[in-house]
Amino acid sequence: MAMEKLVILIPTYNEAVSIVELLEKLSGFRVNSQYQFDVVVIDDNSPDKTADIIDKLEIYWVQVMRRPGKGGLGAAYRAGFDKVLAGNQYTQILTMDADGSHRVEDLPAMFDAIHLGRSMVLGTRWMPGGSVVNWPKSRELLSKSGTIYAKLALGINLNDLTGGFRIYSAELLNALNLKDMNATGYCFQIEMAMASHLAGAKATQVPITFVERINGVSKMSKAIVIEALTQTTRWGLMRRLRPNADKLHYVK
Ligand SMILES: Nc1nc2c(ncn2[C@@H]2O[C@H](COP(=O)(O)OP(=O)(O)OP(=O)(O)O)[C@@H](O)[C@H]2O)c(=O)[nH]1
Ligand SMILES: [Mg+2]
Repeated sequence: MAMEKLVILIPTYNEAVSIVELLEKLSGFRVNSQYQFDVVVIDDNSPDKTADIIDKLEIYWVQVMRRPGKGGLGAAYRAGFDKVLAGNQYTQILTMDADGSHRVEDLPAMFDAIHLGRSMVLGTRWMPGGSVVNWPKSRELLSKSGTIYAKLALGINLNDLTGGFRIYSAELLNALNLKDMNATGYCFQIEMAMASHLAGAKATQVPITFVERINGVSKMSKAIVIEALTQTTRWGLMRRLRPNADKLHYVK
């Protein structure tokens, strides 16, 4: 861990209240911690002025990347990846939600799971030690069945393929054709896990506690669920019909 240079990417759309709380927590964590990191917030011109509010805080290790309008989670992350990879100063890229669902308390275990080379750490709700707090049973069922379906369809033995609390090594991201990915909603997370798997990444699962958001509004929609379902089915069929085509598509 000592030699790693870490950046945390946080996508935001109307997260003014939540992001300030999260940055305060990250700030507290940074003090006297062996773990140091920068933060890049990727904001899609949130009408609630999320970007301006963060800029006003003037935290030297926090930068805001401003995008012109709401383009979905996948596009925001891909733009963030491009930016931090182009700068070439980070060895590890952590992704987390702004809404408090991904806990700062889980960061040390995630950092400790980092490996050299093409590697990925997956914060995982559905494994011993992992959990979800304050979710209605229906939402839990949707997430669990979604991840089981993706696991079976894609043949990838990971327990939380839709989760967004992850660490990718720069080496891994540099090996992927990020430009050829187009998933928008949380199926972006499935696509990234699949591409990383095809790139031969070493994947380590770390149990996390996922807490339902307290402030702000969810961006989850029926369209996002349908995108995940249809894309996963398509990818699963493609992998069976043309096993090498995906690898060529996703891995440089
Ligand atoms: N930049 C950007 N960020 C987004 C976009 N859509 C969602 N996000 C952010 O992505 C993270 C996850 O979105 P959420 O709305 O929490 O979606 P979710 O976690 O699947 O759903 P909930 O469990 O209901 O919160 C949050 O930090 C959002 O602000 C988008 O179009 N652009
Ligand atoms: Mg959320």
